[in-house]
Amino acid sequence: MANNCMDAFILKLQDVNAVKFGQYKLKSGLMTPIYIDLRVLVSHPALLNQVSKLMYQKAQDEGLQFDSVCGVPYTALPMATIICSTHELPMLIRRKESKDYGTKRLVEGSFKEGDTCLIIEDTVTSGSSILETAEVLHKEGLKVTDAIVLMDREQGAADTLASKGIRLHPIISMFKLLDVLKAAERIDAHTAHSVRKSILDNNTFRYAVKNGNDDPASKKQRLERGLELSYEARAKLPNVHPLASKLLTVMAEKQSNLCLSADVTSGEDLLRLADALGPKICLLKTHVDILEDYTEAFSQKLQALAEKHNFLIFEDRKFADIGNTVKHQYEGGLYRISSWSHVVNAHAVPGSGVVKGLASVGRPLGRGCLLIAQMSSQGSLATGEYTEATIKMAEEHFDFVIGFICGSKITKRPEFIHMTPGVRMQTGGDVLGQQYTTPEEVIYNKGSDVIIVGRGILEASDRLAAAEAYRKSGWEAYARRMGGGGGGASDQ
Ligand code: S5P
Repeated sequence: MANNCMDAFILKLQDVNAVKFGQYKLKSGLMTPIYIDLRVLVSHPALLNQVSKLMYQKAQDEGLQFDSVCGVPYTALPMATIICSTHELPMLIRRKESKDYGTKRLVEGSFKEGDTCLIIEDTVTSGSSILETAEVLHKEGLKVTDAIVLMDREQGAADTLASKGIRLHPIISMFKLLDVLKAAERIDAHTAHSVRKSILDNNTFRYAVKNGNDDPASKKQRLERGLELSYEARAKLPNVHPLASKLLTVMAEKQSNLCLSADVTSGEDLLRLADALGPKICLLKTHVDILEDYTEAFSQKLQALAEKHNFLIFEDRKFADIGNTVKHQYEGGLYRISSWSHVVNAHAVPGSGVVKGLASVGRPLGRGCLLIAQMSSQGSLATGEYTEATIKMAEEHFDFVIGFICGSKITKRPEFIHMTPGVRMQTGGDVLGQQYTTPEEVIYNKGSDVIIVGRGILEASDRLAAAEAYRKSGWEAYARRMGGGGGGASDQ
């Protein structure tokens, strides 16, 4: 569904009062500032049809294979009914209680052992309702591998279900809903922010892990999820790239998730900056091609400063050509980037050849690459499917790609490092399309790992004090993310 159609659909949900703001009690007794009430859809048949269409489309898009469909009672029952009736698919009905006469069956409909049943649900918080239905179906000998949900509150259901072998396919996420309502001025920035915070603070999956109540998920699965792992713990993961491990260790040691974007045009200035601000940063990012006086001696001095102050160097070259060309651009030319820069980045637009070309040079040297999955600039085309494809490309080149340039955490793999540019204490932008977010928002709310800051520091009258302010803000947001959390909620 095109973005604007999805946006219109979300607004329609609010029009019919399916999205409510205020103070509501969830099934668990916990309070929430947002309540999604899709029960009202039965009074809006056109909307109900649209929901069912979206759900069926999702199953098609994901290539799901199944023998029957079962809606979680009661809200999802009419949705499943419409899907099955329209597409002539066999449906199953799960009873909430077995009747005390007749067959006493808990699942109505015809099926045979080993059949796969697709679960349909309206809203998920922890995923417990889907699990209850899946358990009943399992007992009858059915397999459940996938569940489609209209609205994922993003409070841990996907992780909980994944740990039980069920993939969750949401149509709308809570954060998307908030973004759309905010863009349409249906809610103000303050409401959007406080709801987002409440959702993140009440992740049922993280809560379960913290309390040791994550049975039967193994420790290995917990590590793979990476939701709760510290930088230090991630540095020690068995599959982590040595360079990512080094960077995560530096971050933990220096209590810094600050990358300085040293966008100055004189080599001497850059070296002075690196020496003065080096103790505050984990990474120093360069645009070597904006230097007016680049020499090989410069790169040697920069490497010495990186050693002295224990930071890594990231040349922000944004490679974007065919493999053979980027190989030369990385290794040779005037700058010989691979000889001094620990990290480089690349656009995914040429396809995986760009990574292969760079890896042929960088891998033997122990270098690493970030893929640009999203950009901070207005109107960026790196969104949606492009971002998804970039993540997939990174996963396929795990031995060279160490993470992403992105606006928020985009993968749960804890081995990948998320770095976010467009960071400044004051939000807003510049006249050329840059858009700024605060360190707190990027690290705490968006779950990214590293803030990339240029002009926020470079234009300050006291650059050292500014660097310390950004370091502190980024680190405190991270510490809060690690230590914060709390109350688990169950499905509505
Ligand atoms: O999407 C992006 C990707 C990058 S790497 N947006 C960005 O702004 N960058 C880089 O981050 C950009 O090239 C610049 O070097 C830095 C941001 O600088 P600032 O002065 O706006 O903080």
